Amino acid sequence: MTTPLENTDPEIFGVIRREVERQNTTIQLIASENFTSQAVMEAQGTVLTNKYSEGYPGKRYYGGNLVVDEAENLARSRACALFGAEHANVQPHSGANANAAVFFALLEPGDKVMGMRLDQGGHLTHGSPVNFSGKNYNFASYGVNEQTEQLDYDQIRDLAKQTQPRLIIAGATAYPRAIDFEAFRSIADDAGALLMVDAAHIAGLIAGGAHKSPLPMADIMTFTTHKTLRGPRAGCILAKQEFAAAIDKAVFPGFQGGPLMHVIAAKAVAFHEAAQPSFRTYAANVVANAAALAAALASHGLRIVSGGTDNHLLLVDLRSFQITGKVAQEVLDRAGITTNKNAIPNDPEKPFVTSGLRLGTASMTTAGMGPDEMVQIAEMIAAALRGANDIAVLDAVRAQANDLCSKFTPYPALASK
Ligand code: DSN
Repeated sequence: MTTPLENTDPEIFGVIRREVERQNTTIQLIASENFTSQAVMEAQGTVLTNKYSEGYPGKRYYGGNLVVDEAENLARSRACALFGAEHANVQPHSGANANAAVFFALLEPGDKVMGMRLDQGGHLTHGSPVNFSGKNYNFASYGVNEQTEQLDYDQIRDLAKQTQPRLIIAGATAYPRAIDFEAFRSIADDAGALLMVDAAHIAGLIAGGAHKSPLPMADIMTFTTHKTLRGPRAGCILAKQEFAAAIDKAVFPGFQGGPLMHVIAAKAVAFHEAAQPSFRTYAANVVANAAALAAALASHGLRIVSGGTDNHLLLVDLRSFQITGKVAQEVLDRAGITTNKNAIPNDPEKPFVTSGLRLGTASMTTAGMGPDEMVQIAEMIAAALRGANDIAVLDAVRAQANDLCSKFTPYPALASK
């Protein structure tokens, strides 16, 4: 029997079917991705997409919102309960939007802010000169210590003393170590700054108890709901009550128009799932798998930046294999292993080439893999990188990847018959 989509638009139907196939049959190691549940996708693919709901529950600019108000209230209260927060705004469409709204709420253009350098593990919205953040605010950037490749809290404290920022951002997209939020709080207090934690990558680990929570140290915590948290693709802001009104006003009407009620309902489902005991096991397994993958790759002669990992991701320095991040990503794609090239600290290569790969274990842990499979994946990665110019080697690794994924398939119910 054909579906409405297949009848209406066979081209897009075909794209979706091939993407299901790709996710089901190849190994996904992008540290910012996950396999969300069918329950989350079911909530997202509903008539809630039809509703305009500018405003907040109980105070909307259109009629007919009594039903969807319940979804937003559930999402807000579940987010607060999950993270122990005083206030949640669940309307940001993305992590970048969440960060922009926080800046809009707390800062004036030109204000001084501190954030982590993008090329050392930070994020575009943490002050990159090509981003609205770097263009509108006066950022001072910190990085990692050259020797340890880890955050050096004394250096960050010194920079904060010199800069006297209005806001300090803690958080990263390519930092494999636990972040000391207490140290950041004390640095912010010394400098008279507010502290915002961008927990996009580690939100699921925090919810599952596998990474220390930034609350109550942070004044504000932003995160995305689709990475380790495993929800729909979106953002969220948690705030101390004193900032609640300013944050809400900055999100709407300051920065966004109508909220995406279908996505907000899906966020509520994801928060509910992350509150279950099984999610604690999941978060612990993600971290154990990252440690196993790092150790196994190191045993093949690949250097792991900072010497290891405490979270869901690792950065691999490829220089001992004499291959760039760009070529490694292409070779691994060909071999059925999806990764992304990533700058390593003080990378001699350009950002579009890089000397590193960033690998994360959130997706394959969702698919049910454990440390034994991480050892196999490390062997496959090492073999593919060594045989980068040998199609037979890459085909053999791809066959191994397909075989492994046939035992750990994220969406068996969606596989085409
Ligand atoms: N693109 C995300 C990541 O990969 O970490 C950050 O926005």
